Amino acid sequence: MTQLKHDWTLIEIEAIYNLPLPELIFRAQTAHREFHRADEIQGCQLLSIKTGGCPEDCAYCPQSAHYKTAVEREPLLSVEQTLEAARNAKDSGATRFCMGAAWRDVPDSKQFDSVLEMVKGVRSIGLEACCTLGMLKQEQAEKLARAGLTAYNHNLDTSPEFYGEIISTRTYDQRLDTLANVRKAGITVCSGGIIGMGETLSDRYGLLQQLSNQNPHPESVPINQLVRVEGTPLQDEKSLDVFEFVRMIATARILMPSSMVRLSAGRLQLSDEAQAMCFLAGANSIFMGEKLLTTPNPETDRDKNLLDKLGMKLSSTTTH
Ligand code: SAM
Ligand code: DTB
Ligand code: SF4
Repeated sequence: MTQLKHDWTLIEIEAIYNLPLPELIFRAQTAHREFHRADEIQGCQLLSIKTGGCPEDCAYCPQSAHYKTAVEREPLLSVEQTLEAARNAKDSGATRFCMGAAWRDVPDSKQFDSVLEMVKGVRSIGLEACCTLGMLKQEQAEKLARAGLTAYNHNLDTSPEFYGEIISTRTYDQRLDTLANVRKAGITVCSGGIIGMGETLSDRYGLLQQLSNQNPHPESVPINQLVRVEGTPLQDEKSLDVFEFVRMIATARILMPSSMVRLSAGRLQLSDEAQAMCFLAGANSIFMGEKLLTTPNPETDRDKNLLDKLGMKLSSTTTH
Protein backbone atom coordinates (compact mmCIF):
# COMPACT_ATOMS: atom_id res chain seq x y z
CA MET A 1 0.00 0.00 0.00
CA THR A 2 1.42 3.37 -0.97
CA GLN A 3 2.18 5.59 2.02
CA LEU A 4 0.60 8.99 1.56
CA LYS A 5 3.35 11.59 1.47
CA HIS A 6 3.11 15.15 2.81
CA ASP A 7 6.56 16.54 2.14
CA TRP A 8 6.70 16.78 -1.64
CA THR A 9 9.44 19.13 -2.85
CA LEU A 10 9.13 21.44 -5.82
CA ILE A 11 11.88 19.45 -7.57
CA GLU A 12 9.96 16.20 -7.13
CA ILE A 13 6.73 17.79 -8.35
CA GLU A 14 8.46 19.30 -11.38
CA ALA A 15 9.99 15.92 -12.24
CA ILE A 16 6.58 14.22 -12.13
CA TYR A 17 4.76 16.95 -14.09
CA ASN A 18 7.36 16.73 -16.89
CA LEU A 19 7.53 12.94 -17.23
CA PRO A 20 7.08 11.57 -20.75
CA LEU A 21 3.29 11.43 -21.17
CA PRO A 22 3.01 7.61 -21.32
CA GLU A 23 5.03 7.31 -18.11
CA LEU A 24 3.02 10.07 -16.42
CA ILE A 25 -0.30 8.43 -17.32
CA PHE A 26 0.98 5.01 -16.23
CA ARG A 27 2.01 6.35 -12.83
CA ALA A 28 -1.26 8.25 -12.44
CA GLN A 29 -3.26 5.12 -13.34
CA THR A 30 -1.25 3.01 -10.91
CA ALA A 31 -1.89 5.50 -8.10
CA HIS A 32 -5.54 5.83 -9.05
CA ARG A 33 -6.25 2.09 -9.06
CA GLU A 34 -4.82 1.59 -5.61
CA PHE A 35 -7.52 3.79 -4.09
CA HIS A 36 -10.36 4.12 -6.60
CA ARG A 37 -12.27 2.22 -9.26
CA ALA A 38 -10.98 3.03 -12.72
CA ASP A 39 -14.41 2.84 -14.37
CA GLU A 40 -16.39 5.19 -12.11
CA ILE A 41 -16.81 8.93 -12.02
CA GLN A 42 -18.62 10.86 -9.31
CA GLY A 43 -21.21 13.29 -10.61
CA CYS A 44 -21.53 16.53 -8.63
CA GLN A 45 -24.02 19.29 -9.23
CA LEU A 46 -23.33 22.94 -8.48
CA LEU A 47 -25.90 25.55 -7.58
CA SER A 48 -25.27 29.23 -7.10
CA ILE A 49 -27.42 30.00 -4.07
CA LYS A 50 -26.40 33.67 -3.97
CA THR A 51 -25.12 35.24 -7.14
CA GLY A 52 -22.94 38.23 -8.02
CA GLY A 53 -22.07 41.46 -6.25
CA CYS A 54 -19.10 39.95 -4.41
CA PRO A 55 -16.76 42.47 -2.74
CA GLU A 56 -13.63 40.41 -3.52
CA ASP A 57 -11.61 41.19 -6.64
CA CYS A 58 -10.63 37.67 -7.87
CA ALA A 59 -9.49 38.44 -11.43
CA TYR A 60 -11.09 35.34 -12.94
CA CYS A 61 -14.51 35.74 -11.39
CA PRO A 62 -17.65 36.92 -13.17
CA GLN A 63 -19.33 37.45 -9.77
CA SER A 64 -16.94 40.10 -8.47
CA ALA A 65 -18.57 43.52 -8.04
CA HIS A 66 -15.29 45.05 -9.26
CA TYR A 67 -15.95 44.02 -12.87
CA LYS A 68 -18.75 44.61 -15.30
CA THR A 69 -19.91 41.21 -16.52
CA ALA A 70 -23.22 39.82 -17.73
CA VAL A 71 -23.91 38.15 -14.36
CA GLU A 72 -27.04 39.49 -12.72
CA ARG A 73 -27.13 39.76 -8.97
CA GLU A 74 -29.55 37.47 -7.18
CA PRO A 75 -30.22 37.31 -3.47
CA LEU A 76 -30.06 34.08 -1.48
CA LEU A 77 -32.35 31.40 -2.88
CA SER A 78 -34.99 29.93 -0.60
CA VAL A 79 -34.45 26.59 1.11
CA GLU A 80 -37.22 25.09 -1.03
CA GLN A 81 -35.75 26.32 -4.33
CA THR A 82 -32.42 24.85 -3.33
CA LEU A 83 -33.83 21.50 -2.29
CA GLU A 84 -35.79 21.22 -5.51
CA ALA A 85 -32.54 21.65 -7.43
CA ALA A 86 -30.93 19.03 -5.19
CA ARG A 87 -33.71 16.52 -5.89
CA ASN A 88 -33.31 17.12 -9.64
CA ALA A 89 -29.56 16.65 -9.31
CA LYS A 90 -30.11 13.32 -7.61
CA ASP A 91 -32.53 12.25 -10.34
CA SER A 92 -29.91 12.97 -12.99
CA GLY A 93 -27.33 10.81 -11.24
CA ALA A 94 -25.31 13.21 -9.07
CA THR A 95 -24.30 12.06 -5.59
CA ARG A 96 -22.85 15.35 -4.38
CA PHE A 97 -24.54 18.74 -4.32
CA CYS A 98 -22.42 21.87 -3.97
CA MET A 99 -23.90 25.21 -2.97
CA GLY A 100 -21.91 28.34 -3.85
CA ALA A 101 -22.42 31.87 -2.58
CA ALA A 102 -20.65 34.99 -3.82
CA TRP A 103 -19.72 36.12 -0.34
CA ARG A 104 -16.39 37.36 0.96
CA ASP A 105 -17.17 35.60 4.21
CA VAL A 106 -20.14 33.90 5.75
CA PRO A 107 -22.58 36.35 7.35
CA ASP A 108 -23.84 35.68 10.88
CA SER A 109 -27.48 36.26 10.08
CA LYS A 110 -30.75 34.63 9.10
CA GLN A 111 -29.06 33.94 5.78
CA PHE A 112 -26.62 31.59 7.46
CA ASP A 113 -29.53 29.87 9.23
CA SER A 114 -31.08 29.26 5.80
CA VAL A 115 -27.83 27.76 4.54
CA LEU A 116 -27.81 25.41 7.55
CA GLU A 117 -31.36 24.33 6.63
CA MET A 118 -30.25 23.76 3.04
CA VAL A 119 -27.41 21.55 4.22
CA LYS A 120 -29.74 19.48 6.41
CA GLY A 121 -32.18 19.14 3.54
CA VAL A 122 -29.56 18.08 1.00
CA ARG A 123 -28.29 15.41 3.41
CA SER A 124 -31.78 14.11 4.03
CA ILE A 125 -32.24 13.69 0.26
CA GLY A 126 -29.27 11.31 0.47
CA LEU A 127 -26.62 13.44 -1.21
CA GLU A 128 -23.20 14.54 -0.04
CA ALA A 129 -23.46 18.26 0.74
CA CYS A 130 -20.69 20.74 -0.05
CA CYS A 131 -20.69 24.50 0.46
CA THR A 132 -18.42 27.23 -0.84
CA LEU A 133 -19.31 30.47 0.90
CA GLY A 134 -16.00 32.31 1.25
CA MET A 135 -14.07 32.72 4.48
CA LEU A 136 -15.38 30.81 7.44
CA LYS A 137 -14.91 31.30 11.19
CA GLN A 138 -14.44 28.39 13.57
CA GLU A 139 -17.90 28.57 15.14
CA GLN A 140 -19.53 28.79 11.70
CA ALA A 141 -17.59 25.72 10.58
CA GLU A 142 -18.84 23.90 13.67
CA LYS A 143 -22.45 24.86 12.94
CA LEU A 144 -22.09 23.59 9.38
CA ALA A 145 -20.59 20.36 10.71
CA ARG A 146 -23.55 19.91 13.07
CA ALA A 147 -25.94 20.48 10.16
CA GLY A 148 -24.26 17.51 8.48
CA LEU A 149 -22.08 19.26 5.89
CA THR A 150 -19.85 16.74 4.09
CA ALA A 151 -17.28 19.10 2.57
CA TYR A 152 -16.33 22.75 2.37
CA ASN A 153 -14.76 24.09 -0.82
CA HIS A 154 -12.22 26.86 -0.58
CA ASN A 155 -9.61 26.92 -3.33
CA LEU A 156 -6.01 28.03 -2.94
CA ASP A 157 -6.35 28.86 -6.64
CA THR A 158 -2.62 29.25 -7.43
CA SER A 159 0.86 29.50 -5.87
CA PRO A 160 1.50 31.86 -2.94
CA GLU A 161 3.81 33.86 -5.26
CA PHE A 162 1.30 34.41 -8.09
CA TYR A 163 -1.73 34.82 -5.81
CA GLY A 164 -1.25 38.58 -5.38
CA GLU A 165 -1.56 39.08 -9.16
CA ILE A 166 -5.02 37.53 -9.06
CA ILE A 167 -6.56 38.64 -5.76
CA SER A 168 -5.76 41.68 -3.63
CA THR A 169 -8.68 41.70 -1.21
CA ARG A 170 -7.67 38.70 0.89
CA THR A 171 -4.43 36.87 1.54
CA TYR A 172 -3.19 33.36 0.97
CA ASP A 173 -2.84 32.95 4.74
CA GLN A 174 -6.50 33.84 5.23
CA ARG A 175 -7.37 31.05 2.81
CA LEU A 176 -5.20 28.61 4.74
CA ASP A 177 -6.89 29.72 7.99
CA THR A 178 -10.33 28.94 6.56
CA LEU A 179 -9.13 25.50 5.49
CA ALA A 180 -7.75 24.90 8.98
CA ASN A 181 -11.12 25.88 10.52
CA VAL A 182 -12.91 23.46 8.21
CA ARG A 183 -10.52 20.66 9.10
CA LYS A 184 -10.81 21.33 12.83
CA ALA A 185 -14.60 21.14 12.66
CA GLY A 186 -14.35 17.65 11.15
CA ILE A 187 -15.68 18.63 7.72
CA THR A 188 -13.77 17.20 4.76
CA VAL A 189 -11.71 19.69 2.78
CA CYS A 190 -12.25 20.47 -0.89
CA SER A 191 -9.46 22.66 -2.22
CA GLY A 192 -7.83 23.04 -5.59
CA GLY A 193 -7.08 25.70 -8.11
CA ILE A 194 -7.26 27.16 -11.57
CA ILE A 195 -4.77 26.92 -14.42
CA GLY A 196 -4.62 29.05 -17.53
CA MET A 197 -4.50 32.39 -15.69
CA GLY A 198 -1.05 33.36 -17.01
CA GLU A 199 0.81 31.55 -14.22
CA THR A 200 4.22 29.93 -14.82
CA LEU A 201 4.88 26.23 -14.52
CA SER A 202 6.55 26.94 -11.17
CA ASP A 203 3.30 28.48 -9.95
CA ARG A 204 1.50 25.25 -10.82
CA TYR A 205 4.10 23.21 -8.92
CA GLY A 206 3.74 25.67 -6.02
CA LEU A 207 -0.04 25.20 -5.90
CA LEU A 208 0.33 21.42 -6.01
CA GLN A 209 2.93 21.60 -3.24
CA GLN A 210 0.65 23.67 -1.00
CA LEU A 211 -2.20 21.21 -1.51
CA SER A 212 -0.21 17.97 -1.23
CA ASN A 213 1.76 19.03 1.83
CA GLN A 214 -1.35 19.43 3.89
CA ASN A 215 -1.82 16.62 6.37
CA PRO A 216 -4.29 15.08 5.76
CA HIS A 217 -4.49 15.85 2.04
CA PRO A 218 -7.68 17.64 0.97
CA GLU A 219 -10.15 14.80 0.36
CA SER A 220 -11.27 16.61 -2.79
CA VAL A 221 -9.12 18.52 -5.26
CA PRO A 222 -10.91 20.43 -8.02
CA ILE A 223 -8.70 21.32 -10.97
CA ASN A 224 -10.29 24.13 -12.97
CA GLN A 225 -9.32 25.47 -16.35
CA LEU A 226 -9.95 29.20 -16.47
CA VAL A 227 -13.31 30.04 -18.02
CA ARG A 228 -12.56 33.36 -19.70
CA VAL A 229 -15.48 35.61 -18.94
CA GLU A 230 -16.02 38.90 -20.72
CA GLY A 231 -15.58 41.86 -18.43
CA THR A 232 -13.08 40.16 -16.10
CA PRO A 233 -9.39 41.15 -16.20
CA LEU A 234 -8.54 37.65 -17.51
CA GLN A 235 -10.99 37.77 -20.43
CA ASP A 236 -8.21 37.81 -23.05
CA GLU A 237 -5.90 35.28 -21.44
CA LYS A 238 -4.56 32.83 -24.01
CA SER A 239 -6.12 29.41 -24.18
CA LEU A 240 -4.54 26.53 -22.36
CA ASP A 241 -2.96 23.62 -24.20
CA VAL A 242 -4.97 20.53 -23.32
CA PHE A 243 -1.86 18.52 -22.40
CA GLU A 244 -1.15 21.07 -19.68
CA PHE A 245 -4.52 20.30 -18.14
CA VAL A 246 -3.85 16.56 -18.41
CA ARG A 247 -0.41 16.93 -16.79
CA MET A 248 -1.86 18.97 -13.93
CA ILE A 249 -4.52 16.35 -13.24
CA ALA A 250 -2.08 13.45 -13.46
CA THR A 251 0.38 15.16 -11.11
CA ALA A 252 -2.38 15.91 -8.59
CA ARG A 253 -3.44 12.25 -8.77
CA ILE A 254 0.12 11.00 -8.11
CA LEU A 255 0.77 13.43 -5.24
CA MET A 256 -2.62 12.85 -3.56
CA PRO A 257 -3.61 9.33 -4.63
CA SER A 258 -6.46 8.81 -2.18
CA SER A 259 -8.22 12.12 -2.92
CA MET A 260 -11.01 12.75 -5.38
CA VAL A 261 -9.50 14.72 -8.27
CA ARG A 262 -12.25 16.69 -9.94
CA LEU A 263 -12.18 17.72 -13.59
CA SER A 264 -13.99 20.97 -12.85
CA ALA A 265 -14.51 24.22 -14.80
CA GLY A 266 -13.48 24.34 -18.44
CA ARG A 267 -14.93 21.08 -19.77
CA LEU A 268 -16.93 22.87 -22.44
CA GLN A 269 -13.62 23.77 -24.06
CA LEU A 270 -12.55 20.09 -24.12
CA SER A 271 -13.25 17.49 -26.81
CA ASP A 272 -14.45 14.02 -25.85
CA GLU A 273 -10.93 12.74 -26.47
CA ALA A 274 -9.42 15.37 -24.19
CA GLN A 275 -11.89 14.54 -21.40
CA ALA A 276 -11.10 10.85 -21.81
CA MET A 277 -7.42 11.68 -21.40
CA CYS A 278 -8.23 13.57 -18.18
CA PHE A 279 -9.97 10.44 -16.88
CA LEU A 280 -6.92 8.35 -17.84
CA ALA A 281 -4.84 10.88 -15.92
CA GLY A 282 -6.85 10.13 -12.79
CA ALA A 283 -9.72 12.59 -12.73
CA ASN A 284 -12.65 10.80 -11.09
CA SER A 285 -15.36 13.42 -10.86
CA ILE A 286 -17.14 15.95 -13.03
CA PHE A 287 -19.70 18.67 -12.49
CA MET A 288 -22.95 17.78 -14.19
CA GLY A 289 -25.76 19.98 -15.46
CA GLU A 290 -25.77 22.75 -17.99
CA LYS A 291 -24.45 25.40 -15.62
CA LEU A 292 -21.51 25.52 -13.24
CA LEU A 293 -22.22 28.50 -10.95
CA THR A 294 -22.79 31.15 -13.61
CA THR A 295 -21.06 29.80 -16.74
CA PRO A 296 -22.18 27.02 -19.10
CA ASN A 297 -21.18 23.36 -18.75
CA PRO A 298 -21.78 20.36 -21.06
CA GLU A 299 -25.30 18.93 -21.06
CA THR A 300 -26.02 15.82 -19.03
CA ASP A 301 -26.93 13.78 -22.14
CA ARG A 302 -23.59 14.55 -23.71
CA ASP A 303 -21.79 13.48 -20.52
CA LYS A 304 -23.78 10.27 -20.21
CA ASN A 305 -23.10 9.50 -23.86
CA LEU A 306 -19.38 10.10 -23.36
CA LEU A 307 -19.24 7.84 -20.29
CA ASP A 308 -21.16 5.15 -22.23
CA LYS A 309 -18.70 5.33 -25.11
CA LEU A 310 -15.82 4.94 -22.65
CA GLY A 311 -17.47 2.02 -20.85
CA MET A 312 -17.49 4.09 -17.68
CA LYS A 313 -20.32 5.02 -15.34
CA LEU A 314 -21.42 7.48 -12.70
CA SER A 315 -20.81 6.14 -9.21
CA SER A 316 -23.97 5.48 -7.27
CA THR A 317 -22.56 5.48 -3.75
CA THR A 318 -21.71 8.36 -1.48
CA THR A 319 -18.58 8.10 0.62
CA HIS A 320 -19.51 10.35 3.51
N1 SAM B 1 -16.97 33.08 -3.01
C1 SAM B 1 -16.52 31.81 -2.63
C2 SAM B 1 -15.03 31.67 -2.73
O1 SAM B 1 -14.39 32.35 -3.49
O2 SAM B 1 -14.50 30.82 -1.99
C3 SAM B 1 -17.19 30.67 -3.36
C4 SAM B 1 -17.51 30.72 -4.83
S1 SAM B 1 -16.11 30.82 -5.93
C5 SAM B 1 -16.93 31.18 -7.44
C6 SAM B 1 -15.50 29.17 -6.05
C7 SAM B 1 -14.30 28.90 -6.94
O3 SAM B 1 -14.69 28.90 -8.30
C8 SAM B 1 -13.14 29.89 -6.92
O4 SAM B 1 -12.30 29.69 -5.84
C9 SAM B 1 -12.44 29.60 -8.23
O5 SAM B 1 -11.40 28.66 -8.02
C10 SAM B 1 -13.54 29.02 -9.10
N2 SAM B 1 -13.82 29.91 -10.25
C11 SAM B 1 -14.49 31.08 -10.21
N3 SAM B 1 -14.53 31.66 -11.42
C12 SAM B 1 -13.87 30.83 -12.26
C13 SAM B 1 -13.58 30.89 -13.65
N4 SAM B 1 -13.93 31.92 -14.41
N5 SAM B 1 -12.88 29.88 -14.19
C14 SAM B 1 -12.49 28.82 -13.43
N6 SAM B 1 -12.75 28.71 -12.11
C15 SAM B 1 -13.43 29.71 -11.53
C1 DTB C 1 -14.41 24.70 -8.05
O1 DTB C 1 -13.20 24.54 -7.86
N1 DTB C 1 -14.96 24.93 -9.22
C2 DTB C 1 -16.38 25.14 -9.09
C3 DTB C 1 -16.61 24.83 -7.59
N2 DTB C 1 -15.29 24.66 -7.08
C4 DTB C 1 -17.36 25.78 -6.73
C5 DTB C 1 -16.80 26.49 -9.54
C6 DTB C 1 -16.41 26.83 -10.94
C7 DTB C 1 -16.98 28.15 -11.27
C8 DTB C 1 -16.75 28.55 -12.69
C9 DTB C 1 -17.26 29.89 -12.99
C10 DTB C 1 -18.75 30.06 -12.87
O2 DTB C 1 -19.53 29.21 -13.37
O3 DTB C 1 -19.18 31.08 -12.33
FE1 SF4 D 1 -16.22 36.46 -4.77
FE2 SF4 D 1 -15.63 33.86 -4.72
FE3 SF4 D 1 -15.84 35.21 -7.06
FE4 SF4 D 1 -13.77 35.70 -5.48
S1 SF4 D 1 -14.25 33.73 -6.49
S2 SF4 D 1 -15.04 37.26 -6.49
S3 SF4 D 1 -14.70 35.46 -3.47
S4 SF4 D 1 -17.48 34.82 -5.62
